Amino acid sequence: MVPKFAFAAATAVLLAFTPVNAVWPLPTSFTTGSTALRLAPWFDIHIDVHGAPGDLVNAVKRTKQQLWNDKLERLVVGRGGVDADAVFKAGQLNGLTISLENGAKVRSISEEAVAPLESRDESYTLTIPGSGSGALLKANSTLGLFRGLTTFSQLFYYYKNNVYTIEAPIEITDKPAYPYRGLMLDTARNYFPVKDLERTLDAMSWVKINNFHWHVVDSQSFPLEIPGFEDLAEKGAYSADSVYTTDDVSHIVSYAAARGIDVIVEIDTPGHTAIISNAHPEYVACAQSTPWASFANEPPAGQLRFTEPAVTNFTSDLFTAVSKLFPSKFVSTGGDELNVNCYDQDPVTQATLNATGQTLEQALDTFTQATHGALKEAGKTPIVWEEMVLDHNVTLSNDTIVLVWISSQNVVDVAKKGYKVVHAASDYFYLDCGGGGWVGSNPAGNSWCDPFKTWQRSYTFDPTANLTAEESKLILGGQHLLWTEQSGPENLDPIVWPRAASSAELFWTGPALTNVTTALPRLHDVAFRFRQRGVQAISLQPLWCALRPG
Ligand code: CP6
Repeated sequence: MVPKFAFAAATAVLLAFTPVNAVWPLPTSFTTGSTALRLAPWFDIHIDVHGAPGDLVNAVKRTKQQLWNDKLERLVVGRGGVDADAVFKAGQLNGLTISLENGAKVRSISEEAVAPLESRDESYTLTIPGSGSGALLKANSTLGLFRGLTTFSQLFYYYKNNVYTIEAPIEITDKPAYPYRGLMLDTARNYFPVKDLERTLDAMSWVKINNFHWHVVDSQSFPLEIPGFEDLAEKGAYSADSVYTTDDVSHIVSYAAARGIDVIVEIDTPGHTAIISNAHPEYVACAQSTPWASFANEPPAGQLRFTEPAVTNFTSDLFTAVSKLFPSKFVSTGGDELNVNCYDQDPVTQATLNATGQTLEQALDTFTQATHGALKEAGKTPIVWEEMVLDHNVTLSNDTIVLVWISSQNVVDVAKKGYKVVHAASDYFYLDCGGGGWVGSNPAGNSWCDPFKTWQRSYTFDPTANLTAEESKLILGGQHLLWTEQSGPENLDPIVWPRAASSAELFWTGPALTNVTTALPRLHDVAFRFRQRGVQAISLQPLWCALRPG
């Protein structure tokens, strides 16, 4: 038991060392000085890259706008507050030069963002001198330069027309601990206009999240236009306006990629597909069965009849078509919450199983191999929810990525089977756990994954708990997730931010360097900077705490 005074002393020491900037995620190596430095009025970012790609040029433009427009004021002396004298007397920084290390091939950020995970190089070094001469940002890739620009913009504060830091000289060497840092958004329970997705992608890029896991369709609505499968959205979207057209998709994909984000689409199969019955009633089992609660975890019930060759072909062709819309190497085929009872009482499924002599599990295996085969053909690596591995023991290629959601403890079993893992567990990373929200839901309105999980809960998660060193290598990273039974554009920003930033730092900086006490004032500033940039991040503590020195 640690005596109380020792704890208080330790806390005081930690706060004294709290950086006076709020770079988030914290760079892996970061040294600062105590010299004030402000941007010269003629400050510019010089791109020393031969044939600089357009998305890099645009990223530089946005960085300059952020530097001048954030207008984020440091709150108080002692917690890095305004020292007006230092600001006004500060030396001036003339410019930032960005360049690629020794002859690295020039590719666009967008190309690099959608490369296979292991080959995305996000590392960079940033040097800001104590005065005058220029700052330098170097990387092996334009993606690394983009990450460095993001960091650079977070080092500066505003005071009476000055944009300054009081921590020069600054030396940063940075790279992510984990290659996968994501955010999942469900756009099927409620629809989100493209501008909300754009804003979310911007915010993701500010904390270096590099994958947008887009749970675009589900049983309630099908808002995705797919060439050759237009009837799914025509008959399954909430309205003709609530559809992501192929133009919208290519816009979202390129908007994301220009910000270092890969868009990974999920077409959840064979469960969570009731809506497909609007266009193809014969492909869907138990869509009309009652009560729905016997056949699904939420209404409406309805799952693909995966025993049927016509359904297998339809689904394979659907994945082939979807693959063409998204440049990502990854596509999620879902596979969560399959309701076996639905198939047990479905006459069509039962007749086929009787005729072929297959079990339901064997048929699921056949179906999955066919649909994943179509993905392979299209050059994609499949992603599945954990049940495919832990409940159904489906044959999967060993490069398949498994999303663990039911319990973080299940990671051990998935890793023991040798699959790569993305942490997505409800006990740490679900942003929404309100439960209920549909007709007939439990009157108390709660669910087993209540209560609301704070940023501290995900921030202190141990990604390699109970894993051997060998198994730990299978952990690709993790993500926060927003299911939207009870969310929409109205509460998107507040329910996601700044909490989703906590996993962004955990998986970028690595658990060894994270510390809740020193993180709090920095995360507080993340929320403030997000608000300055138009993202309605919620408060983490009374403003009084931010105004309090040390
Ligand atoms: N929708 C889909 C959901 C959930 C899942 N898949 C879910 C399950 C339990 C909780 C929250 C969300 N709403 N398609 C599970 C991956 Cl508590």
